[in-house]
Amino acid sequence: MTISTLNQIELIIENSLTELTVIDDLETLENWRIKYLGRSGTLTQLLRSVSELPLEQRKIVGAAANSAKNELEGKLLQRREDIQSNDLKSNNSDSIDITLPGRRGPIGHFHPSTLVIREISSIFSQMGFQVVDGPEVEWDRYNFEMLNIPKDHPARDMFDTFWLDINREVDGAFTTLLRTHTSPMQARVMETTSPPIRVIIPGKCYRYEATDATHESQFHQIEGLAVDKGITFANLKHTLFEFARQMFGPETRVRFRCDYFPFVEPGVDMSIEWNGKWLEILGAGMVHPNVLRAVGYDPSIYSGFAFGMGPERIAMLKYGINDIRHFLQSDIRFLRQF
Ligand code: YSA
Repeated sequence: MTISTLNQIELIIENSLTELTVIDDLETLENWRIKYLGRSGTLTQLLRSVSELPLEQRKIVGAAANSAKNELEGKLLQRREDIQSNDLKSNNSDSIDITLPGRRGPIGHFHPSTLVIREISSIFSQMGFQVVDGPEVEWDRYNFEMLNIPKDHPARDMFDTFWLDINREVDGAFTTLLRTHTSPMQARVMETTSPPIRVIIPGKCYRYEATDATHESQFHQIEGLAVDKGITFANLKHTLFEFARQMFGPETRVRFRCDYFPFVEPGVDMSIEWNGKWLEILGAGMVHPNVLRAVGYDPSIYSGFAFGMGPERIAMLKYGINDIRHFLQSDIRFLRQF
């Protein structure tokens, strides 16, 4: 019994190793493992039968069978590694070619408001305007008073304001707010700079108003300001006309109409002709003498023009967006289109 069992073990080793040398894929290798080392595998069965042998034989056969098992398991591991490393090197379609360049992960892109702000800023930069930044939390003084809108002026109703409950005056009056427009930066720039001035100021604004397809409570504006000796309304018209030509195309028609803003005199709004309709895109005018005086400029020496436009409204025209509320909803299906 012992001799024949030992022969059987040797035969299993010989046959299994002969088969193993020609195996070159993982599936056949797994079948080989099941055949010899699996639950009902030849060597496993034989190992099980060892327990039925008399003690003396059990020791010898058991040792031989265990050593055979270790040998086959070692060869199995080695073969598996060889096959896997061959797969990596080979070029066949279900394997990995490590020489191929890596795949690029998805990268983000600019929000449509940012795209339009950058385009507008670049047009004005080429005309010699500097881009300046300013605070979104603003004093009443800059947002209103220095712009010729004293307390109780009816024009304050034009700007529905988010007041901030900090730094109240002794009588309880609010002094700080979320800026309702970028115009306070006119006063800030003039207060700290001497003419000639040519700046644009892009930034966020806030208004306490109900939202609809063309109104958001948070939106952007781009303010423009030019101050020097001898600046006239003709300079304002030319600058804005040139802007419209570059932004909307060389054939674009523009229209100026009278409008009222306390910080300009005269004041206008500008519309462009778009798909057969006149669409208002900005407010503008000649800087009011009271505003020049408030920052210490002499209006008999200096004059200037200013304008303020809404980039979201311009993006709506350019890209055919029908509702301004899409801009802040973070819907990836909307954002992916730009
Ligand atoms: C006027 C004369 C100047 O010399 C300088 C600036 C101005 C503009 C002025 N400060 C102002 O805010 N005018 S405005 O209330 O008519 O807004 C200007 C633009 O901001 C609008 O044409 C519109 O494009 C945008 N806007 C205003 N409220 C908005 C808005 N965009 C989205 N949602 C809102 N709620």
